[in-house]
Amino acid sequence: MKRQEELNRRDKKAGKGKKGVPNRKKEKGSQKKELDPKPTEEGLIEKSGNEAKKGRENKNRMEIKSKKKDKREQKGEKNRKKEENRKKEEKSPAIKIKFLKSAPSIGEAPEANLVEIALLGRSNVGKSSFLNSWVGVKIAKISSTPGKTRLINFFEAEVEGRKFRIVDLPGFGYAKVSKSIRQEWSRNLDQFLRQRRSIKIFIHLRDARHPELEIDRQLEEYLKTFLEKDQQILTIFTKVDKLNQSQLAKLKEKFPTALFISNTKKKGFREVNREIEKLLWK
Ligand SMILES: Nc1nc2c(ncn2[C@@H]2O[C@H](COP(=O)(O)OP(=O)(O)OP(=O)(O)O)[C@@H](O)[C@H]2O)c(=O)[nH]1
Ligand SMILES: [Mg+2]
Repeated sequence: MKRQEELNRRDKKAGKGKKGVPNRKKEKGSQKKELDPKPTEEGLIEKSGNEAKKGRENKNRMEIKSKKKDKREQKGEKNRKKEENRKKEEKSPAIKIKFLKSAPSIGEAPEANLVEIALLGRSNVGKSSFLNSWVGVKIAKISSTPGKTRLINFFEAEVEGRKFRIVDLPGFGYAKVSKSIRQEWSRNLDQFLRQRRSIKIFIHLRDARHPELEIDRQLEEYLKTFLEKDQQILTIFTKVDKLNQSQLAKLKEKFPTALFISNTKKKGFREVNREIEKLLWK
């Protein structure tokens, strides 16, 4: 017994538990020491070296990221400017415009001392919208209810110092007014269109969704009955945003000399400017 006690005491001293099993507490402590040695100066230097390396790497990564972001932003900005310029071009920024007066008939019209462009077409086809989109200013009244424009509206325009007038006319084929008013309108309009020799371009606006209307065919025939050599008809289809690609392609094939625009999408106005410039000044 004494011998055993002696042996136990020696084991305890040597860090072992009962029956030669190493003392767990001490073992744990010593393992911890091995796994997590006290940082030596070298360790600290090495550790701080690694951290600095990591920091540099992070910084580089961040710089690359922010450069990429900058590039993306620059590209976005470029595209935005490009789109803005395209829109500006479509709007023809060179046109200055002001409202001159409204007249119910030719008797009240301003003196015919400038070349004029008349906007003709069915009610609701987009005559007033066309004027606004073309000049880039909301100057003519628009309405989803047909018959908005009831008078002959004169606008004075100027492009690069050259003055001309735009005449926004009431639409034809508007059924909601009484027959007598309609007859008076058409009498006034007929007189105006026949006698107003200062009109150099009759812009005939037609709805791209209904290209074969009898009323549009009749208008063209009617205009041709009094058209002078220095007067032209320019057919423009509106609302092309309502057509799909193949419908638009078919329409273009059928009307090769016409122009095609969308007032809502502001499309087709470059061609409009080019054509008007050619017809009005050359
Ligand atoms: N989707 C589409 N809608 C259009 C376009 N042009 C005009 N509109 C719409 O058509 C409606 C009639 O437009 P207006 O410009 O007032 O037509 P208007 O020919 O002057 O009509 P009246 O003055 O009644 O003869 C409005 O609701 C416009 O927003 C176009 O190109 N696309
Ligand atoms: Mg109108």
